[in-house]
Amino acid sequence: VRKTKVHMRLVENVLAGDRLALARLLSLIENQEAEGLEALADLYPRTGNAHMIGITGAPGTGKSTLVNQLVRRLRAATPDGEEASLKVGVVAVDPSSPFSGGAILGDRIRMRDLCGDPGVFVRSMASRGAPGGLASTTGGVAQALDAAGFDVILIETVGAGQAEVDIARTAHTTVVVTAPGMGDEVQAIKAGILEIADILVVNKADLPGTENAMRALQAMLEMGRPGKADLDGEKRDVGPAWCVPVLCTISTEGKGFDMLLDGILQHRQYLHDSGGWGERERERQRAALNALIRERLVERFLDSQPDGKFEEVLEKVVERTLSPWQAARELLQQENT
Ligand SMILES: Nc1nc2c(ncn2[C@@H]2O[C@H](COP(=O)(O)OP(=O)(O)O)[C@@H](O)[C@H]2O)c(=O)[nH]1
Ligand SMILES: [Mg+2]
Repeated sequence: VRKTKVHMRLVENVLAGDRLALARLLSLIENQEAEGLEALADLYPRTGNAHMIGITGAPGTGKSTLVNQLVRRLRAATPDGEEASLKVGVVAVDPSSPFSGGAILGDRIRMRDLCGDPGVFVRSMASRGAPGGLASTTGGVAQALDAAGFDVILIETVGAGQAEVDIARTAHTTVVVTAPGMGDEVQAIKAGILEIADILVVNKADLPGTENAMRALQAMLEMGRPGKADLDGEKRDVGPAWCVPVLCTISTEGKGFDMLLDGILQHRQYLHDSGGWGERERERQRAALNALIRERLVERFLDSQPDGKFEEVLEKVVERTLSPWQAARELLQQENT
């Protein structure tokens, strides 16, 4: 009973705009504490308003710097029909990133620029050892920020590894950041990240090789996406397709951000007009639900196993006397009997 009261108080305080309560709630969610998950359940009906923007790309391409600039721009812009400026949440899920690891002083100072602005909330995720999996805890943190009234939520991830790609995939708008001369174009494709890009940015446009990088990305887009001719040929009954823009920025100087902001707002409009917004919401929920069920099922299954059974079967697989496929079958059969 006491616990219930605690989480209800927390929810009230978060909704009242208490930043300390919000920070506490996010920690509870990150650690998958029952209290946090209950609070999240109470807040859930209040979610669904925020524009989730994934910012992804290889380490060192300038994502954090870009996010910092983007936050300022978003704070300065007052969209049509809105009275106040947008409230912006930032979730940084970047194992190498200074503002998650806190290792490099420069970035901390940069993010400190935004401190003191009550319309901004920055949260760094401990990316290793997240009990419920990185994608689901990040989702929970983003949801809490959404419920707390943040209009735009920027999620910075390194575009490598399935977990990060999963996070990016669930954003409404995904911005893939590269930099010239790092072979990032190739890396982007390797991670399958190009396919999920709604906007491509070549950051560090002050460095040589920017034009080449932009051209290479443009060429890859033209290869990978159905051209106009294909669409006409198939006469598919779809609205106008989104044309992924290739933009360039100099994040350290704040250059190129008018175009980037414009691209983001246009994509948002496109999603609303095409019905893609609802579709992405549904996909996000589907992925989240799938992940939760899978996690619970595996947990329940392992709990149901007699002590040592799993290790015993694993040993046979290691010794090559049983194939993994047979092993899984054996274990699952055991559960049913
Ligand atoms: N020359 C140049 N350097 C940049 C630019 N944007 C970021 N950087 C630098 O690139 C380094 C990595 O930036 P950071 O934002 O931490 O990259 P992240 O790992 O992708 O988050 C830092 O030293 C930044 O100052 C840019 O537009 N031009
Ligand atoms: Mg970073």
